[in-house]
Amino acid sequence: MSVGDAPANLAEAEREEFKAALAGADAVTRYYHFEEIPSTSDWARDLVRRSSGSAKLHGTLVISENQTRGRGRLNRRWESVTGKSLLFTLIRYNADGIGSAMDERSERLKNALVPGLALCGALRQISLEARLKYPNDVLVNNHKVAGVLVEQMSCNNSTFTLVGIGINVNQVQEDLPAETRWPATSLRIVTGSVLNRPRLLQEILQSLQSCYNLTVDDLLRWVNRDCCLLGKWVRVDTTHGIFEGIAERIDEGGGLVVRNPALPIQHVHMGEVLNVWMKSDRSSP
Ligand code: BT5
Repeated sequence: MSVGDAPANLAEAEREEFKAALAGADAVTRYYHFEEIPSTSDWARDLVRRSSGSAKLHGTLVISENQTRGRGRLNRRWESVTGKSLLFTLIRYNADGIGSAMDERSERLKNALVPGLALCGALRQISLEARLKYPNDVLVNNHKVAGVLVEQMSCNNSTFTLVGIGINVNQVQEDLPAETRWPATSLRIVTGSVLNRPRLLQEILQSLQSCYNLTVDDLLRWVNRDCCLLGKWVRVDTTHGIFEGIAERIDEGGGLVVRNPALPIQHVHMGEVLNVWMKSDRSSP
């Protein structure tokens, strides 16, 4: 598939709409649109290697109508059916060492927090009350509608961030995996109507661009606003084990601050929230 083509089996109108959405997006410098590949993130990684780590790849988007080996975090699977999801990876070149330590910190924070925040913003544009489940799951009605896989890679002294995003758009319940770590849903299920995927993609790419332009202070303020965990009792799985406490805020380093009166305060950077209780008290779920 050459740059700028869309899969031949897409309906003519949808194919044109995808082309227009991708060609007009500020966040995208070039794109590859596939019918089916194992994983857009794996394909993006290979592209970086094949291009010997060229900075020109910044803004390249790899999108596929289906994936045969879609990945979540920790090599979990991300399931999809052809033509019903949005599945893409955006390549970002990290200009390490060029700016100040402050710039690098802000890049790290943006890489970690922008995708989920941008998805929430895009879904709000279509009147959905989307919330962020730290770090990057997007929930509607407390069901997971989208997942984000942010990966770093180096090639020839250049570093890149691969932002992989999977959104359940037009699946009906039977199209979704039956057993998931968090209950799954699609935008079609929550809205009751089939959505225009190219238009949604356009909305998401615009939202990504705006969020990457945010200052760190605004980014943190917005993430704290959109995170559905804050003030609730959570159980968190971290590299240091599982523990519970009240999720207080997202800190200046992008970590989730969890307080349990019986423990030192925790700043969770690598972890996953396993359970959330509605109140700040574990005994009243
Ligand atoms: C994620 O991982 O949620 C990140 C998913 C990122 C997928 C995109 S698609 C484009 C790009 N290319 C890739 O290969 N990946 C990225 P995690 O938080 O680890 O969640 C994975 C878990 O979500 C699985 O173990 C299942 O329990 C559940 N799951 C799998 N498919 C799902 C789906 N379609 N909807 C909701 N939950 C799902």
